[in-house]
Amino acid sequence: MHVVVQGSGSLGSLVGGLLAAAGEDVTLLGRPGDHLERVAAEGLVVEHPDGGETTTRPATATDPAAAADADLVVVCVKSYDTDTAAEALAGHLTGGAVLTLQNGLGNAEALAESVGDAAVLAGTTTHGAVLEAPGVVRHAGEGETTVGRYAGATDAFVRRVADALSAAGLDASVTDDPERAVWTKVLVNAGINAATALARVPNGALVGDEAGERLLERAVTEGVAVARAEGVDVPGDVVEQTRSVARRTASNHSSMRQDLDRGSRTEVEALHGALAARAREHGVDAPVLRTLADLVRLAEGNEN
Ligand code: KPL
Repeated sequence: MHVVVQGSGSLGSLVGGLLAAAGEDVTLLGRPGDHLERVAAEGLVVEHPDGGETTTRPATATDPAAAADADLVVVCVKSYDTDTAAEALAGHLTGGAVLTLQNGLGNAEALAESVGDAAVLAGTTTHGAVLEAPGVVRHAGEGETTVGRYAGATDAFVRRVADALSAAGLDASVTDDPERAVWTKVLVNAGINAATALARVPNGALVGDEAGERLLERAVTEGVAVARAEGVDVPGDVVEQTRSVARRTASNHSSMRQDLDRGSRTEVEALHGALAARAREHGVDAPVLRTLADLVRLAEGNEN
């Protein structure tokens, strides 16, 4: 399968590197800079959780025209760049499908609005990834991946995509309710990302520490109430699922912590911000989500 991974940050590089190592024909599409240059010159190194490493040589591109003959575009750009990424793809796709593995609410919807006839798949992943240096990504915690049809794909194609991701080590399953999967992942991120980013702790600090446990549980529980008010039947054990992700990615720095640490914009608006806004619409009490959102906005110097 010819796979274009759009977004060459930590998650995009991990997905691209693992798919390339599993024999897929991968192009990493990203912004020009040291990382893509190093990948083009010396290959992409993936450091595995067991201490081993793999070097592959995916093609690299900075022009979205590279997506023209893709069977699958895996969108891994930050949620605040989804509209731009979708517009960049529109006009180049000649068929094939687009899969979002991004954090946050609204990504599949934004892609479906722009990509015309291409099929759209909505997915989630709880694998941890860190860009260690230009050309080097660390697989910083095993997780699970879900893939489901959002618009237009056949069951056989969704299954083929999940199989390719599983063969690459991303442990993917097919879901017939991608909305539920995306909301569940948003609640996991609501429980982990802001607290770890603000307290500057690894994900594992939220389990086995009283304050960490309390923050995780309150943020997720408020998010569950918001999901239910939206009519999304998230699993009853999502607090426990969030603890399990924090345990499995214990040494990882959440993506929000990585963003704040390097002074970059975070995905707070697609996570805690989106949940707090929907809580307000539904009259659901969500003081912890609202406070976490405001603290992250303050920390990133962006008081919306
Ligand atoms: O999705 C993640 C993130 O950091 O954004 C988790 C699964 C929490 C891994 O750190």
